[in-house]
Amino acid sequence: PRVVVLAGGVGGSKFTLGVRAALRRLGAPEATVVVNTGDDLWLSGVRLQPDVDSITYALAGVNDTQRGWGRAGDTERVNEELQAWGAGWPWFTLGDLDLGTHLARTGWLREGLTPTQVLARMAERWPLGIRLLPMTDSEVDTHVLLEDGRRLHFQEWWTRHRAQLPPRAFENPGIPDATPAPGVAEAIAQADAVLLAPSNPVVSIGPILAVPGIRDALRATSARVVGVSPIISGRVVRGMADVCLTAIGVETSAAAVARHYGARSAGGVLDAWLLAEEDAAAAPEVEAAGIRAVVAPLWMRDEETSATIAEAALRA
Ligand code: GDP
Ligand code: FO1
Ligand code: CA
Repeated sequence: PRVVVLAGGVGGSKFTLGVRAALRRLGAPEATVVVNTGDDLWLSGVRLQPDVDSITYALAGVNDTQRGWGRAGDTERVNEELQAWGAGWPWFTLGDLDLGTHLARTGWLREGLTPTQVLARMAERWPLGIRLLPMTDSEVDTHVLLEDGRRLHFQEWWTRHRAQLPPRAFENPGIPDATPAPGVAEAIAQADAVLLAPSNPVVSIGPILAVPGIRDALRATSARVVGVSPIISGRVVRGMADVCLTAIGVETSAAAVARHYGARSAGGVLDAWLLAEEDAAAAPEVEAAGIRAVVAPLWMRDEETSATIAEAALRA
């Protein structure tokens, strides 16, 4: 089957590893991952793409699984020097190996390559087994509008303030003029299945759906669109997605997130929704919204358990 996955960083990369393993079992590894670029930023003159890098590193097997970002076994010599200069952000660490990625990317962007072309070039280094596309080639970095009126880059709000400053809204300046990256709409149109990874619904999947044309492509495709809940038992498994959901008026529950995405039959993007076994009681609520509810174990402990979830999503 031709599979398209919409994904953010940590939840997105764990799920993507599972999709790759599941498709290998079927002997048909043809998948495209459309990655959130709302987390991207310029820092110390280089372009960072945190979610893109998380997925690339994870598929290549060189990611730091403990921290959830960056390269395994990285060192911080350059970072110490940047801090000594007072450059960059004192709360934001750029690892030495990771900086190699940012320098390569920034160099190629300066030479005129698009983000899509840069990502294709980076993917040549490792046999990733899956095609990665940024959601758009436009710079639409997420900003957080705070209750007190201040506006911060998403990364400052997330890493420096650990999402503890009450957000009023999330914005992606310029996104109304953005277009899907080349290949994104085509991949969705030609897919047999489209999967929404168990990623942050607000700041990972949200920006992808906000790129004009992507939501329409999801609504028009003949593929089934299946989402996997990032919420288990009313809690985010990891991270601070609950703060983001509260800010946009969505309860932190598997059913509420499904309703937020909405049924394709009612103007939304979902045909089916994978709920954790712990949330089986919420199935009728999901079905009442016109979305088929499928109960499955949703803990991604390793590649094996992620593959089982991906298989359940593909069956749905
Ligand atoms: P980020 O970009 O690094 O924040 O990662 P994503 O947006 O891709 O995913 C973050 C979300 O993944 C979190 O809000 C969690 O709810 C979800 N998540 C992480 N691990 C698991 C897991 O094992 N199972 C499920 N169902 N969701 C998970
Ligand atoms: N997260 C942190 O909590 N602290 C950091 O110093 C940090 C550095 C960093 C550098 C490159 C990169 O690609 C990601 C990095 N992250 C860091 C993770 C990242 O800021 C966020 O967790 C994600 O953007 C949210 O998905
Ligand atoms: Ca992210």
